[in-house]
Amino acid sequence: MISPLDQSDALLLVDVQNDFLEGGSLAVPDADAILPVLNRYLALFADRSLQIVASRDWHPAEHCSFVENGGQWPPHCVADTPGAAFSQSLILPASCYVVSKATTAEHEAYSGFDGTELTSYLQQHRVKRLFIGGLATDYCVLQTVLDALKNGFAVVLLVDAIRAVDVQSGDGARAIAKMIENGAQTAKLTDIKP
Ligand code: VGL
Ligand code: ZN
Repeated sequence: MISPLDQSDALLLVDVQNDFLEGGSLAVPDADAILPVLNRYLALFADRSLQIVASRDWHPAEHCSFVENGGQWPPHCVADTPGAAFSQSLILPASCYVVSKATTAEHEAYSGFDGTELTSYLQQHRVKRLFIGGLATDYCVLQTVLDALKNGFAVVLLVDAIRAVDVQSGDGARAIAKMIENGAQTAKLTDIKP
């Protein structure tokens, strides 16, 4: 049971950036399918003037996570390039608070809380519960949700608005199980009370 939305709720979109979408350098399978769903969540939160936060992977060209620098991933989300931009299809309000992460060459950060001001921003705005969707389930969504729980926020994982990389088949499903084990609730659009 998801209690009705109130002023202590915020929506957190994780890395809904072109490089993770269709045609991007690190495209997550079926990722574009979450865009219309995220827009429905955005409208629910914007209509109530609730906080909306969007994290973004914001790497320097020499980032340690890139294959050419000894990392695991093709170059992606290089700061200020089109691949790092939020999807044009996403209807983000002007008031959206943007969190950039993994912005230095030597440090990888999957979590939106890692090396950012996100916790203090949310505390200042009296946020207690985070509704989280975005990309990718088995990396940045997973680590963001686990950190949110560690930092004392309640988490509702938006299971109809996430997609996994699935480097190994089942990674996404295992990530969801781990988030639930650690205390996340799950919800779909139809579970959110108007
Ligand atoms: C991500 C791989 C590399 C993510 C970011 O946003 O899940 N995945 N960098
Ligand atoms: Zn990255």
